[in-house]
Amino acid sequence: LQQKGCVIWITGLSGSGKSTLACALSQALHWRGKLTYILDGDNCRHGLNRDLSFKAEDRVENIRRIGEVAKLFADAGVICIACLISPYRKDRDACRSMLPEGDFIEVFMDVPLQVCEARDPKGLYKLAREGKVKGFTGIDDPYEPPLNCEIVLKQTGDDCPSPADMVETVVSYLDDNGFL
Ligand code: GGZ
Repeated sequence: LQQKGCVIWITGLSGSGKSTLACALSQALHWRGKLTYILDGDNCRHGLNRDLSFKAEDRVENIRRIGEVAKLFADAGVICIACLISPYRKDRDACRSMLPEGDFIEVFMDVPLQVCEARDPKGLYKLAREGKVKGFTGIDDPYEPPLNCEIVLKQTGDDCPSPADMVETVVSYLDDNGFL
């Protein structure tokens, strides 16, 4: 297998487009003959992490487990795409430190809360505003943006990138850094 594994860690608020980017990126990499695997926080909560809630200590454990599994995939030579809110900087950094330098690529979906809330694909922001969902990230639970990550995908203003543009940005990064 002529492939170097890595972890592409996509962080951001609910509704910021993490899963959409993960799927489009995975497809683009398949077209280039690369093996990928997506670890989606929301999906993992139905299996591997079904015992975990959204309280802080459970989010920490959610992030830790997905970080450990992502590392295993990267060790096996797979480009592992992890997409979960992962709101706490310390926990993302802990996942980074599990991997060799350069193999953890943090991608920040930099989307204002108002934009995510306007999208509200599952109606969860509305429920959170009504107090029917407690501890919702961005509403009454914190999100700590990365201070120094590899890729920032800003989705504001007139020159808002399309999913294809964002895929291109990440693919170029992988290309420039010897992963493709
Ligand atoms: C944040 C929540 C919550 C609360 C349910 N806070 O946009 P979605 O719906 O499809 O994805 C979100 C998902 C977040 O799971 P993660 O594993 O990514 O979170 S974390 O990394 O913080 O552990 C959202 C839904 O679950 N959801 N309740 N209270 N998001």
